[in-house]
Amino acid sequence: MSEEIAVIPGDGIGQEVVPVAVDVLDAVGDFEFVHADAGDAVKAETGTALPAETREAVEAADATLFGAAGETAADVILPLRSAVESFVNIRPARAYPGVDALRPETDVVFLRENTEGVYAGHEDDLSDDLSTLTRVVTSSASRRLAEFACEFVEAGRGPDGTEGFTVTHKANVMRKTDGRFRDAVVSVADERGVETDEELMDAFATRLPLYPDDYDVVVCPNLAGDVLSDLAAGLVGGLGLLPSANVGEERGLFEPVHGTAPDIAGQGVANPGATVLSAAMLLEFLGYDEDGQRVRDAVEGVLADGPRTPDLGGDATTEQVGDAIIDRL
Ligand code: GGG
Repeated sequence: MSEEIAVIPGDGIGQEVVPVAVDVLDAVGDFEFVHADAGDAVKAETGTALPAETREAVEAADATLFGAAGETAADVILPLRSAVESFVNIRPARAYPGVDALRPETDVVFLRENTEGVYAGHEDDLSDDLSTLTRVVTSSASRRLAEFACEFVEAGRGPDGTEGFTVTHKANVMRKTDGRFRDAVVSVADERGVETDEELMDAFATRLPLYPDDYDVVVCPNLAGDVLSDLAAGLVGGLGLLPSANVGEERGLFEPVHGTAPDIAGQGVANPGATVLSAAMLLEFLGYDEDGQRVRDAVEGVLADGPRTPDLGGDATTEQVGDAIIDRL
């Protein structure tokens, strides 16, 4: 292994959890780490939240590990996702054995459209009273996501027994945009012979907590994927357990779903699980499936009977949990 990994801790607890994941990657492989800055602190210092050299480091790297962005999220996360040309954000939400989850049956992977929807960046103040946002949906981006979802399911990457996917939308109200999204996704799945069912996203938000067993892989428009995966985090023990992978054709950006958590930042008690699991996804993206699985197993072992941070009812520090994960590798 000699791939280059760009490392951007960002703000808040990103500064605490990313070093743990770097230590984990260092323990299983021989990577070259390129450290770079982005976020609120670097903006205060330099006037820009995403310095050109950070973007260049991401474009040059084989993969990027990112922590969290606060007030400058729109100036950091969106350009970083586009710097790796990612078109899907994979967000697995799983209730791990030993964790006191609200819904222990939950095992669902969200595939979030990652380039458009209300995140396309077309927002305007038209007067003192009026702001607008243009929601962008193309058949091509929706079809690309659907192709990925089909390949994901066909390759057995979903939870055990996954045979198809659920597509969520609000096409009964946003007929043009979500109608286009739904039609494109369903037609790709039909062409490829992959089973789908569809659900309005509000109904899905009610049904997921009630019947988590009914869902395996869920394909969502951009904002819906963000919100619904956070909802799922509440079912499995919190945001400290949700990793994510922003995947492009050649590069990827791996980040915990959580943000900067200003309420606990600086105390050294943030749960590093989501970031370490994101590092496992990074390893798998680079083709190191066995190492990714080792990291996953180590995290699961610690969650089952190791030290826990306060979000999971324990009193361990970020560093103690990180050490316990590394001891199990
Ligand atoms: N680790 C990613 C992060 O900083 N999340 C906070 C956030 O604002 N997320 C919005 C998004 O994922 O689109």
